[in-house]
Amino acid sequence: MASERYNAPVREKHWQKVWEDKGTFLTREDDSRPKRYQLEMFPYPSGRVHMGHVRNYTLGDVMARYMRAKGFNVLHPMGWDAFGLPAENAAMERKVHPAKWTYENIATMKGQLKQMGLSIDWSREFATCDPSYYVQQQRLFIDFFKAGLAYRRTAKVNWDPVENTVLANEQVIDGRGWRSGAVVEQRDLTQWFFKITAYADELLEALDGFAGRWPDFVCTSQRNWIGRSTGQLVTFALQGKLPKNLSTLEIFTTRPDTLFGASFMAISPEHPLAQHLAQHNAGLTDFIDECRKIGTTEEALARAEKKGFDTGIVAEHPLKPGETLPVFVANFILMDYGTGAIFGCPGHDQRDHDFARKYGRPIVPVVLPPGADAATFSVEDEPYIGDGTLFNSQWLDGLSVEAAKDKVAEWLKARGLGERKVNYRLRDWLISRQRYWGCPIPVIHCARCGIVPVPDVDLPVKLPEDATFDRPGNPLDHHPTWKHVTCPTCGGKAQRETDTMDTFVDSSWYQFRYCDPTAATPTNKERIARWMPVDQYIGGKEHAVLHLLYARFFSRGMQATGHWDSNIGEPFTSVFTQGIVVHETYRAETGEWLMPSEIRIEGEGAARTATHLGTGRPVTIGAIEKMSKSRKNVVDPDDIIAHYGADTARLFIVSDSPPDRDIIWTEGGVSGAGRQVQRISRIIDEVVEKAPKPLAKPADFGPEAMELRKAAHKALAAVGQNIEGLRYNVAVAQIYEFLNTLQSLLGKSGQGLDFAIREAGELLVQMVGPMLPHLGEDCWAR
Ligand code: ANZ
Ligand code: ZN
Repeated sequence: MASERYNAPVREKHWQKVWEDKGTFLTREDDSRPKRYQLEMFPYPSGRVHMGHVRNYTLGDVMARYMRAKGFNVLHPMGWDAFGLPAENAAMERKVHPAKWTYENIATMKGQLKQMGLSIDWSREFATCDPSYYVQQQRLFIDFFKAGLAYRRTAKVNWDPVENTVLANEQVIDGRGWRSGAVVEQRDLTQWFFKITAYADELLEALDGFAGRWPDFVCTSQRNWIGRSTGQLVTFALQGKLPKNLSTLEIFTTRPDTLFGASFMAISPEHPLAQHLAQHNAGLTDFIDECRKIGTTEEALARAEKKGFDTGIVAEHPLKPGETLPVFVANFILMDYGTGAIFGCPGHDQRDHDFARKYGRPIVPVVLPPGADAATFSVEDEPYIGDGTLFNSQWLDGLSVEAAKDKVAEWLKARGLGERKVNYRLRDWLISRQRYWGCPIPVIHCARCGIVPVPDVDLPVKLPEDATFDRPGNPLDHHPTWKHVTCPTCGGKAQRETDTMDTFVDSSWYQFRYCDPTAATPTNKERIARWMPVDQYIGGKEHAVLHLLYARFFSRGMQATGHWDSNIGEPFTSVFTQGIVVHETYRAETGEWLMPSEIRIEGEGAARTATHLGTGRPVTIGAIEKMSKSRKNVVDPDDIIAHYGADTARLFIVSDSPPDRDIIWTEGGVSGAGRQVQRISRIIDEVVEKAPKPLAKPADFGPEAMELRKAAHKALAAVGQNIEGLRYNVAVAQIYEFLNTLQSLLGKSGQGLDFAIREAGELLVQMVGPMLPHLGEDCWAR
């Protein structure tokens, strides 16, 4: 019997229906098998599923199916990270309500994900914009607030004077609002924060235990983000006409050993001393205004040219009686790091070196590199950052850097001029957004009672449906009635908070909610005790810091407020970050980008040429880049699935590259995967023909049967290990190798060979099942 071509698109629909009808992937709570919680980062419902999603969810699905096959009770849920700015932009541009836009996108994308054959328990689905989800987030917020983990204070924000709104740092481009183009101002506004700094040390120290379970680069990025540094406070006496509270200047340094090399002082434009001096100094006022335009981010400050303004005030060098240092206001000093003031040592710091060059300050080295000659060593051209021995430093001469730090610390402490100090780069998490499409912060402001949390019976604080989006600013703020309420405590007139929460809050605890998405409290403690932590979390590299750090903070906050009884504390046992999907780019003669589907490729290697299908004109083949709408180098997952079926897309994704590396999407690669799908189907047909029924195990096996059995069992073990290690591409290579052996023996005969063929066929189906689930079912049925 000649085997028929496997009609993937048709068979895949069939099996998806069977799974749906049988509820195959519903996770039961009364299942005594060991648990396994497999999670992929949930998508933002932007409109359509892209290849990045396809890759992410395929990688997770292979693991979920494998673990199920290994006898685990698997939780593999999916939901929607559904709040955020694009929905509001759509509302402004297309006059469609954010909720309508979002839920329509969800419906489309859910359909697309279903076509991929993902083994998801859809009964647990939710969107973060569902009031049933965000009401629980409001409860968490109130508990955090009561525990002091959420608080309000004034903070510098980027203010767009044309749109009358606060902008996120990412929305400020070269000092201008991304939409209005207006020069952004720094304003002090009252904002909500989460007190993530309370856990700075804990979040840092726990990273040491992550080795081998989290990617190294994620741990390193988080360490740098938390940025713990041990340093020294030093108090300098100032000379000049100054009020008493400003007569000294406290600085933070990590290099007190270099104090004898100090050549100037620098303070932030926001420093109280700078602010005081500016009152009577128009030049300084202008300089400070100039600095504000650079923005608030560290990156912006790092990029900007180093500039300073000499205040005329001088500081006394604490270690060199009689010597003074000029005090500058400088644009590269951040107010919210250390004390907002430094001493500059141009011999051993790059920024200080640049600054000293520009403003003619002396550059004196005080640390001598090992083996260098003190008589000739110079730092005129570049500072020396490394370790060495102190010189030019009086009573520190000859000491190592570490010993000098200790000695200076002792000396300063004895005279009451400064303490050792640990400093963090980590700042509290600013969660206020002056936006409509987010979770409302559930508090009320009363002139008499202050900040009053919304009483539990009044939750959720729902978004008003009749908001308007036709003017800039916060739609909640200019809604005619929504914010006007009575105070729950005194009954007087009061106002609702109109800020909503950063959408990173929504994604900080969703992994708990899947355990019981309908619980009347944020978490069902019995359920989360069963399921949490997530065993394997898979997602994009771009979330290495913020999302993964916020989630780690949030689960600690949830423990502190009694929402999670845990002695583990961490929400994710292992994390895996996948590479991106890249594709060639194509350009027409006119310079416009073309989609891969708009062109035809001919030839191979250096002789490859491309033509525009529409015009027949030549097309330039460009660089391989991340798939993006702007470059048009995108392939629609729907097209691939309609043509080849989901299994082919899945196979290409897992076989082509290691999951953590970038994958180059090519038509050739996909059609190659399509041929493998057909080949596996054909081989199984032949196995079934040879051994249609299970056979009794023979007492002896001939050499062919032995060879096949060994190959099958070897492949089985190796494939399992490589799936568990997320080395899917290696697992696929082993399957292919085994396929060759099986194919070569199918036409032969020998003692016990039919039994061995039947066994090999069954094992083959089980091996491919996690990756090619539809084909797996189909072959199993045969
Ligand atoms: C003197 C000095 C000499 C420094 C030297 C470095 C090298 P980390 O490791 O990141 O903590 N600094 C302190 N506060 C600052 C602020 N608000 N804005 C900008 N820079 C600030 O870095 C600490 C170092 O960064 C401090 O040590 C200080 O410069 C600078 F050879 O003090 B150092
Ligand atoms: Zn009141």
